[in-house]
Amino acid sequence: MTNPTFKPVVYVKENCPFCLKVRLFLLEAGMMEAVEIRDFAPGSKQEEDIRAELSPHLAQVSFPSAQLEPGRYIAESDDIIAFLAVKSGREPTSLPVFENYVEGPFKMMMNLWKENQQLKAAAV
Ligand SMILES: N[C@@H](CCC(=O)N[C@@H](CS)C(=O)NCC(=O)O)C(=O)O
Repeated sequence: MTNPTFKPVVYVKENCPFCLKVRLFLLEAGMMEAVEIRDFAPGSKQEEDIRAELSPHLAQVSFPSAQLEPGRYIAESDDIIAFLAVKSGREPTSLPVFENYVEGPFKMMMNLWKENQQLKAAAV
């Protein structure tokens, strides 16, 4: 059964490109008040607490993660955005700042990361 008073909790790591994608969606879709954001700096006590909370619920802890409903945790930025998009009634591709980030700097970063992995593998 769903709990109408429960706000989804979004767990984000500072300066993480996947987390920024979720943050941009929340901001541009006007969803900041509809969720609780728990963010942390790498190496902080908050990180330790958040990892301890998430690890019993996720096969592999990664960020962003979210608790969509009480006890229902997920950890994939696109799945989190898809859930929030339904809740907000906003189509992510209709949000220009979000879309510019995903298709621009985010895509470029992912491509550079893949290229770097291939170059490293070829250099061994
Ligand atoms: N496919 C995942 C990738 C997320 C990801 O790799 N996040 C990094 C942070 S930028 C992470 O969680 N690394 C492992 C860790 O911090 O434990 C998504 O889109 O959510």
